[in-house]
Amino acid sequence: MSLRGDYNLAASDFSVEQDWSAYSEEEHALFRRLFERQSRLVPRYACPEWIEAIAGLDAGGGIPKFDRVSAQLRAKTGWEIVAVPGLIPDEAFFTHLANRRFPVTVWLRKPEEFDYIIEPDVFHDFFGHVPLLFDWVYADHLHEYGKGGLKAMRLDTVKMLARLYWYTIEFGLIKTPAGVRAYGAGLISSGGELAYCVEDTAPKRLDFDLERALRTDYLIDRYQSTYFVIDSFAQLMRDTAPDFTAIYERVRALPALAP
Ligand code: HBI
Ligand code: FE
Repeated sequence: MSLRGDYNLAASDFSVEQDWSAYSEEEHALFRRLFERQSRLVPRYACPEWIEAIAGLDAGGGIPKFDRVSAQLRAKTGWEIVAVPGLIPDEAFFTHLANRRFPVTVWLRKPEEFDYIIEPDVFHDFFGHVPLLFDWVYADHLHEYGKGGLKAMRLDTVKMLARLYWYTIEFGLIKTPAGVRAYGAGLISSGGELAYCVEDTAPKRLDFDLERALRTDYLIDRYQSTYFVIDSFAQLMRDTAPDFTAIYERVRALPALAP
């Protein structure tokens, strides 16, 4: 896959400097426009935990300084942001998560990518992923996911584990007293899918089921046709706490499920 970030300056753990002074005024303005567009949607469609966290991050003014947010994060849940050039190899990615470091891409999409982008950029990673790292239970789950990823590499079951990430961290829904809300970063940062995943009658919304999620393939270039709904981050933590070895053996013997 031809990645668009600059990997030449990356360290052995694929981290880079954010070089915040290198962002142009146009890039800060584009980030603000993306932030403003989503700000009209999140009150109705994002989960309460995300809404609560974004209030503490004054990210509406432009591309945030990762170091400043890392200081807030460390104080709250012991996480920090690690700046990366874009998608990084699984082992580096899992190792960062297993050390409570979340990889955030340093480059911002182009104006013509306002509505859709293939690779995660700083808006997707920061607006979509970072706020929930302030939630203790979610943050602990992601830490376990990172450790589980390193184990999955040893068991050669990363393809199955990536489906769990897809249907939770990227495109997960959560029940609230007011109805279903989005917590997945791919939803929270999406101009169109955020309303669709909560309101549209087309997609299936299944109660979260670990084995089914591990079996269900996903499409990366269109809205999801199936979403998994958790009751709470505590349920996600509880349901994914057991050792996956036996589950992987069961699931890998079964055919994958189409989305
Ligand atoms: N790298 N920067 C970055 N962000 C991701 O979300 C990411 C990655 N590398 C691998 C990866 N995700 C997935 O393949 C794993 O979750 C399985
Ligand atoms: Fe993401």
